[in-house]
Amino acid sequence: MELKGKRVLVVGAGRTGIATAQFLQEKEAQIIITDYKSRTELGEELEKIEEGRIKTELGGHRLRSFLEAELIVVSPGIPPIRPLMSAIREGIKVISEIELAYQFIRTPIIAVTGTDGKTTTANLLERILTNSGKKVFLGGNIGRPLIEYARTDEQCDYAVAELSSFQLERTYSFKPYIALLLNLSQDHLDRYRSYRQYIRAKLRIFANQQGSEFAILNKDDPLFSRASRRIRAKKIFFSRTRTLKQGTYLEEGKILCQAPSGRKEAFPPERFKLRGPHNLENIMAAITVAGICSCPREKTQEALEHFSGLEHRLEFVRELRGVKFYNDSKATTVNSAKRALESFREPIILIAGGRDKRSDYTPLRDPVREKVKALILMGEARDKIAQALPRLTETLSVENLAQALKLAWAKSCSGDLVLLSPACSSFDMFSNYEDRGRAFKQLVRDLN
Ligand code: UMA
Repeated sequence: MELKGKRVLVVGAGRTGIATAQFLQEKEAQIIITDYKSRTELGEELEKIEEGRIKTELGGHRLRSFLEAELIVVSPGIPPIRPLMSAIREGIKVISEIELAYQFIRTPIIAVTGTDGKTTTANLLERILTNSGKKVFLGGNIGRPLIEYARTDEQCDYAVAELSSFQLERTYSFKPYIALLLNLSQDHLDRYRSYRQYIRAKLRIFANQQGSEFAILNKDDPLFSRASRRIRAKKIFFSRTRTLKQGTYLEEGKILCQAPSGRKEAFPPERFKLRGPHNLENIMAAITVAGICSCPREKTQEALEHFSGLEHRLEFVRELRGVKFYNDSKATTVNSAKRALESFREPIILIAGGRDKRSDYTPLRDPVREKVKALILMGEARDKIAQALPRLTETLSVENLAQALKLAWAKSCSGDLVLLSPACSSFDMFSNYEDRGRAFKQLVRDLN
């Protein structure tokens, strides 16, 4: 892709937009970066781009800049806003940052998507590959835009990219060497017109793959058998519930992996620190990829045994007078909150709520009835959640996280577990889920 002298509009001046503008500057494009937030709201991140060489249009979008661009690169968080749609109607090329990065990356890409578990799996993969002596770039939705790899001279053996549905939109030639789809459940219905449209975005991960690439799929997910018919890559499955001829499955308590080379290996899970059925799936998916990348069995096993999970995902914070506190702020979907509840045996005081994503909260009914001693709801979604989960347990409504924790602590007794697993995004009260998780941990540490 020739960028020198090209008029390129970058939409969004967050992490993605800034990194994209920096990349385009190195390629000597004529760049405008636009954001509907003002300079003050955007803060010091903006200082990373050189004024003068990159034109900024802040505090709103100018239709004219969209229509005069030769190429538009959108950040993941940009919905189909009006000026963008007008540009598309005029035939202007609109691509995602992932598509742009792909044009300049020569390293095999391992792309990880799915509704839940993608950050954990992408991190697991990075640890396994690194432990096997391979050099790895880890980026994407995880917080480091993929375009940053395209900017460096660093040569890695693999680029592991966690990809959200937003990032897979507006990809046209993107072709990962290995594409991994972990699971699918409803999410982001505030952005998509329907669940189907969300699924369609996710499936773009396989769109350009051919017989020399690999598609890794969860055999236990009913949606996948239908989706997999259209995939041209070599398909390899993993399953928690059935025995497979090829792929990764459970037998007599061990994880067995039959790699495409025919090599069959066993991974005893007793010493793995990650818990819960969902994490078992993440591990099986990672083992399947490790098999394709010829990672030695003992190096994979060792990396899995050392991996104790990530911040904000079922993260143990502290125990105070017999009450355990867990931070699961990353649970921004109903499904991930459900999985969190399924991971514990103790009576749970659940703190949930935040910004609703047009989610259906009724799948939480059974686990709330069975495991939740008190349900504390906060944020914009609290009334909607309360209506979806009526009379299942003691349910209380509060304004914010600080009040929620204070009440949870007052309601708890020795042997209980206080869990923040919001089932909602954080944007009504925090700048992101990390910010929410850190605030929760601080409040927990301040308890005495
Ligand atoms: N903006 C506009 N006009 C609009 C809408 C937004 O100008 O109409 C501006 C906002 O004011 C903001 C900028 O766009 O300044 C934000 O862009 P962005 O939301 O794409 O944020 P980035 O900072 O670039 O972060 C994105 C991902 N964010 C989202 O998908 C919402 C990050 O994922 C990702 O880590 C990062 O790129 C690097 O790849 C976060 C996320 O919440 C963790 N992801 C969702 C999730 O995991 O559920 C998908």
